Amino acid sequence: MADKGDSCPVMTFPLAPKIQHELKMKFGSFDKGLVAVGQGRYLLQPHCRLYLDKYAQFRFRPDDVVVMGFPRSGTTWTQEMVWCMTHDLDFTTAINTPLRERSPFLEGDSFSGPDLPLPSFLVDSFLKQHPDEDPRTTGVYLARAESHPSPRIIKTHLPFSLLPPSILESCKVINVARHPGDVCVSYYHYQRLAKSVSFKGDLEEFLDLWCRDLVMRGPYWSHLSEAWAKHTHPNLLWLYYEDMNKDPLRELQRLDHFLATDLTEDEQLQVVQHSSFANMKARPATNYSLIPESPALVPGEAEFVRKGATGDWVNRFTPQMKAKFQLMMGVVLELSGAIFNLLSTQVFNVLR
Ligand code: PPS
Repeated sequence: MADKGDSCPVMTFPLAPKIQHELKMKFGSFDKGLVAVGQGRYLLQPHCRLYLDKYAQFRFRPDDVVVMGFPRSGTTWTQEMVWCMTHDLDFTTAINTPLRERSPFLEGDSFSGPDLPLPSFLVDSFLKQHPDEDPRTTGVYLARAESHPSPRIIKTHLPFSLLPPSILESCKVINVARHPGDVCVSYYHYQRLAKSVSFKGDLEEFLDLWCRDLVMRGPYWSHLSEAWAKHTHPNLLWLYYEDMNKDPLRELQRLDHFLATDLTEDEQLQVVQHSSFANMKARPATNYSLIPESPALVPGEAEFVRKGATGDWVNRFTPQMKAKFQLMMGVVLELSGAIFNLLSTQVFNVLR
């Protein structure tokens, strides 16, 4: 039966007790399980109910740029490029200030574990502005996103159906898509790394959950298809991680055109250089090492900016895993019809 939560107009649905039990066993930080949210039945942690209505009613400004995509599709990379392009190529600030402080993460409150400490830079500024409110209940990430100075570069992994229906009429949106095989491998590593998740299994177990649509924020295809349904909207720019990896200057030029930032070719090259994989991996402002408490990271796991490879999933899956993945993805592709036929000719043709 659906559950409306506390004054939340977005419907949430409980998972079957057997599934809930399985998730609690496999994820060290899901002791309260997960809930399915909205028509797309996206899986989130139950405390998301505190914030879902606020996401759906978030007031975007005309000069906002929203960077969205399924987790691990290249959103951080895109944020860094867009932030520099819209902030007068202020590389000094970009190098010295963590990206999370420069570019708000809309639904960070839902993602950070309910029992883990909130980032102090967010709590401190929240309490200055809202001394009588509870940071957890109001949402420190949300408050930060609301009060952040323009132009805001807002990151979200929420699908369109959980955002305001008028978002594309309010501001510019960039959606980054990536091959599901690489997303799955990257997400597996990240779900082991983030303490708010603490996945305890191996890649094969993770793939099994992925194929059963039991990974947090999944299903991948629903998320992607919601965005694809809007890809011709003039305020939506569609980027592929694979294209960015292959020819970053060309993709940056598409961004430049979309954002009307009017950079010279020399300036474009500076942004490409600044946001290269090696530089973002090495720099504390983008590799998360400056914010150890958010998300709290499990020592010994792969780094946040990890490998940056395209097509590497084929090297990580055994033949059995690959067959299972392709079968599942193939079925979804067939069921989803023309949308994914188009997508598959772009970058996903390896699934065919
Ligand atoms: S997150 O955590 O959901 O916000 O992840 P997201 O930023 O969307 O995606 C993370 C993957 O992007 C890779 N990455 C990059 N690749 C190329 N160039 C640059 N500059 C770059 N920055 C981040 C990151 O390493 C993750 O992919 P994997 O495959 O795990 O390396």
